[in-house]
Amino acid sequence: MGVLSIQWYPGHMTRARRAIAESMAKQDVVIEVLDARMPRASENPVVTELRGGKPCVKVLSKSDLADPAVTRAWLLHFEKVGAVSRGPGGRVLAVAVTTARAPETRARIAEACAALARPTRGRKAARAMIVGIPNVGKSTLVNTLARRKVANVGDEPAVTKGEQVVVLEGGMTLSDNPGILWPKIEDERGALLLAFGGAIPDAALDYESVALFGAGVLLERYPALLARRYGLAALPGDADSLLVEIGRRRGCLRGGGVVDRHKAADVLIHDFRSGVLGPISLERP
Ligand SMILES: Nc1nc2c(ncn2[C@@H]2O[C@H](COP(=O)(O)OP(=O)(O)OP(=O)(O)O)[C@@H](O)[C@H]2O)c(=O)[nH]1
Ligand SMILES: [Mg+2]
Repeated sequence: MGVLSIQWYPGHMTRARRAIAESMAKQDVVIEVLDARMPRASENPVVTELRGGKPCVKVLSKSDLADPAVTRAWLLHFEKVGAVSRGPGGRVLAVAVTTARAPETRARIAEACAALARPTRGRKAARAMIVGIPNVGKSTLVNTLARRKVANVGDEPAVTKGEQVVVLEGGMTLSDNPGILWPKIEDERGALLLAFGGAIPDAALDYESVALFGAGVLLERYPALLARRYGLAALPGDADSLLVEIGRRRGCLRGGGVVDRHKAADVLIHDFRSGVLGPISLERP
């Protein structure tokens, strides 16, 4: 077992996986929501397996939090994947969206769905299913597409516990689903990315390890953003020193002036998730 063992596979997720598998046959298109800051780590192998050869719109959500140049590179990457894949797993279109630009989000998704999904079985409009990892913005997207609040949203994993279906203005049927993970996340880096991004509840893993991992990646890729946010003239050489320095700057101290590492971890994790550090992408194609 690595530093990160995830003890979180709640019952509703097992049920959700079964429900998604069952209603997959009725769908004309699958809308898979990915985290624009980590499109690879947030791509769920269970979704890939369940969707088989169904056309798929890969939605890079929270693109307001991601590095725009890297997001453009990801869109090109998915364009190539979509162009080369035929047969099972084929027909993929990727779009980047953010809740900050709702009309644009609606237009992009409508366009992608129209290009991919032909309504079947004599229906006038297509059926789509929204799937993805927890807390990635699926329900927010449903509300944006529906132009009203139909689904509960919240900044924590597992807000949605069951399927919810809504019919959009143009007649398209859309189902929101609980976020699902996969029982064995073998790639430790991927698991740490998911945790850092907020797809796994903070209580289900070693919080400090997650922050140290994030600190390491940020030191390597976005040192200037760290320096600016925490007022660091010289950047610490490693993740551990960075965490201690953040704790010191933010007054995360215990008796005797010792840095409270858990609190410092909290500061860094929340600063990353909320986007106050600046636009950041943790994975490149
Ligand atoms: N910055 C930013 N935040 C977003 C965006 N979309 C969603 N969020 C936030 O992400 C958090 C999770 O949103 P939800 O829509 O509840 O996510 P979900 O995928 O339905 O989550 P589960 O139902 O728990 O699987 C909320 O705090 C949203 O406000 C976006 O485009 N940009
Ligand atoms: Mg939800």
